[in-house]
Amino acid sequence: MAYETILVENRDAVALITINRPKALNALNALVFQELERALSAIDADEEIAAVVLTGSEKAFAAGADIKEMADLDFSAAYNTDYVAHWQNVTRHSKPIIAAVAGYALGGGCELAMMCDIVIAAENARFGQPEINLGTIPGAGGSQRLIREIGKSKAMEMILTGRMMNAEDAERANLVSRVVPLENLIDEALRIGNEIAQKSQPIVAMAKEAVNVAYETSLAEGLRFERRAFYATFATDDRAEGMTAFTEKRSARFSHR
Ligand code: DAK
Repeated sequence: MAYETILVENRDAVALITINRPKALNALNALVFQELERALSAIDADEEIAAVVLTGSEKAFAAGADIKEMADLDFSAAYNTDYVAHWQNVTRHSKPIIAAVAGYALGGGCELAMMCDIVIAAENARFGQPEINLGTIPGAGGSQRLIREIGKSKAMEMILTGRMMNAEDAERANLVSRVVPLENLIDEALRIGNEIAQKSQPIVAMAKEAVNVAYETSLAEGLRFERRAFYATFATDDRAEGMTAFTEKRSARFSHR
């Protein structure tokens, strides 16, 4: 499939998607999201691929939504077209997405990283929600997801001052799961993806769905969902194989059924 703004390649069982607008520091325009959506849908349908790594360049994961594209937008146009509402679609795909962040992840870039399932960062990563400096506020989940990731005080400080957070602070604040040297970033993200690829794909999808439900529901509803999904794993061949393999002291051979 041909794309203009992203590169897609398969590395073993992991698809590597690279946002590729280097001259604009990977600013996210409408085409990036259309292409990302097409690529993620194709990956969902590809049984050979078990996980996705989403990355940018060494200088920028993404420096935000494309300000030049947004500059002339007025309220009616933004509201009537529900401008970039489809960004959310990134969270609807079943295969785990690992964001490998180097350089700037600002505004929509930080929001895109937070839409992914796992975020790992290079030592030079900088996270921020600088919309306040543009006279606007986060529009793709920044004010909602950031508070769940790093808590109210830190989220408020980032959103109200527009100040950036470095990789070390992002790890301490739980915005990222780990920080690695820049030169190891992609290998480390692919390693996580390939580790996930050893598991049963439907069970991974159920686990991802269960964790994400915690974002959207009360604890009681979340626990109910988790229990139902747990029972559902008992309808799969892979659950039987996993437990049989354990009792036979061998590695499981999952059939993804
Ligand atoms: N948009 C468009 N172009 C950008 C850009 C952006 N966000 N960020 C950088 N660029 C372009 C620059 O204009 C420049 O292009 P030329 O002038 O060379 O043509 C090129 O990338 C290199 O940038 P700089 O020369 O500025 O590079 P520096 O190293 O000096 O500075 C920087 C790097 C990242 C600190 C700086 O570029 C910067 O402050 N960029 C803007 C960061 C920002 O404010 N990001 C937040 C954007 S607002 C929504 C969903 C999402 C959003 C809203 C609604 N809905 C679902 C409703 C999101 C909003 C945002 O993200």
